[in-house]
Amino acid sequence: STVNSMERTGTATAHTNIALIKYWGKKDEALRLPFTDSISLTLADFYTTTEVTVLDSALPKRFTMNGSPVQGKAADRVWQYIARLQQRFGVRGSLAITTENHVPTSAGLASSSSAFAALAGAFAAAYGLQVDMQELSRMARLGSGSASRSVYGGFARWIAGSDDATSVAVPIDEHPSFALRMIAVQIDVKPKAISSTAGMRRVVETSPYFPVWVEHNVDACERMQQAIADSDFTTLGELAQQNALDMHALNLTARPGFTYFEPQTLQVLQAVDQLRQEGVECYYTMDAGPNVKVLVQPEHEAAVLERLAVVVPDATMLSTGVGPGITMSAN
Ligand code: 2P0
Repeated sequence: STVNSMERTGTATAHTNIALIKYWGKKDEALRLPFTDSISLTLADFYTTTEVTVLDSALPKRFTMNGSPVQGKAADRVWQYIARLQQRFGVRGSLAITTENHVPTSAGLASSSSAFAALAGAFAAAYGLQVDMQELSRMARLGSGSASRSVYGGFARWIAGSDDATSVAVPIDEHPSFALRMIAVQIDVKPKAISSTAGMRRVVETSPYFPVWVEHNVDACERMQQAIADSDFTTLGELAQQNALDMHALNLTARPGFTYFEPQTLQVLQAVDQLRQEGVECYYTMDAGPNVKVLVQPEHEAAVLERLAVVVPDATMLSTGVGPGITMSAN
């Protein structure tokens, strides 16, 4: 294809994150303002690289993911997001978006956190926007809530805030001094029954327990931040595991109640608890799906993998360490 000298390309790489204290409920859906703060760990091996090229407005827009053109709902969400960013920054042009998702579907991890952080970064780089990290986090948040945290490496905290300007993530510790591993256990390949957006909307609108979740998460975030500051793996793990249970319990109390658990989910949760009782310290967390993520320190990783291979022999397991923040470039 011919290259127009006016074209500008921005590239960004962002990593997925796993929430230790979860975001589960929006008080403003359009702006993606959450009810509570959340705290996450950015992951090393699962990431998205996105390239945005600004074309002449007369040219057709293009969006490809892992080499294939994207259409339908996923593309609509991206183009609506782009229109919003263009409006905000007063910029125009047709865009060519090329995304490479290095988030194996077998990891059972959602890629929206890395995808929208990378897209926000590539957009800013393509237009040469002068944005600081908090502005970038705010831009990413508009695409997907969890993406607000993926601009930072290590541990990050998304401050709920009260409006668009104040709802941004901040770094807690981008280079943690203690080694932490996360094992992603994929136990099911069925398409997600209830999206994160729909699931959290239902609990906000119908669960009588939702106010308790909100109140409790305020305390959970403070305690998690302290555990991170103390490099206290035991407290970090206990808080993360309990917070995941709280979130999944909340789903059962929606009207109608629902769950992301599958039978094998419980087998993994029980195996993790059993391992801990045997002295192999590890903790689980779960997001909007049946897969389990196990937090462990390096010395116990092999023992966890070995046990889970027996408990859920069909599961795919991938482990990773702590990942870096977003990187951006333009040419
Ligand atoms: C989180 N999750 O804190 C929570 C915990 C899943 C469970 O953020 O609706 O894709 O696009 O803002 O960020 C996944 O939901 O939701 C998520 P939207 P998102 O990581």
